[in-house]
Amino acid sequence: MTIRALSVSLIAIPLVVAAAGPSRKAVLKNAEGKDVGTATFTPTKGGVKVQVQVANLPPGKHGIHIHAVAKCEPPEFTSAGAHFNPSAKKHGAHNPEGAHAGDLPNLTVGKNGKGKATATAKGATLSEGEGSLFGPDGTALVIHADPDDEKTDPAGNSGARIACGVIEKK
Ligand SMILES: [Cu+2]
Ligand SMILES: [Zn+2]
Repeated sequence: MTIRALSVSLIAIPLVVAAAGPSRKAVLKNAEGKDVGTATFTPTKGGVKVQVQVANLPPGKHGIHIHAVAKCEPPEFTSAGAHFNPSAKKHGAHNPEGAHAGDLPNLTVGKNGKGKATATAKGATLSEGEGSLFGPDGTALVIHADPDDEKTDPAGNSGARIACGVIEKK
């Protein structure tokens, strides 16, 4: 590669990153304060892409949502508030009046306690304005004990909150 070509590519890389927007993350902790995984949030068309990776959680399906307050106080994590819902909808992808912007498909955890999922929080944004995950109260990602039925308001009967992580602005 010539020196000229190298300098052009060095300039081009930061521009591409800026166009996609920087990612944000949340460190997920359980009721005992132990680290059980991470979530990464990246701007995408029509919303925010959420990538979750967990370990040491009970096997099975778990409801997972973005909640409306950036506060994870163990052991119950009720401090994280209700589901993130900037457009005043009801809960669940299968609810005719849904869904909350913070509603995500269930996370499946294997027998080894590990799980991985990628989904889009439609109508959410990492920028300012309606749907911003960084409004005055911020937001948190919460994992529940039970599966989300994706229709019962307000939380899909997904039971206790077993892990929580504040979505970090920086
Ligand atoms: Cu939830
Ligand atoms: Zn919901």
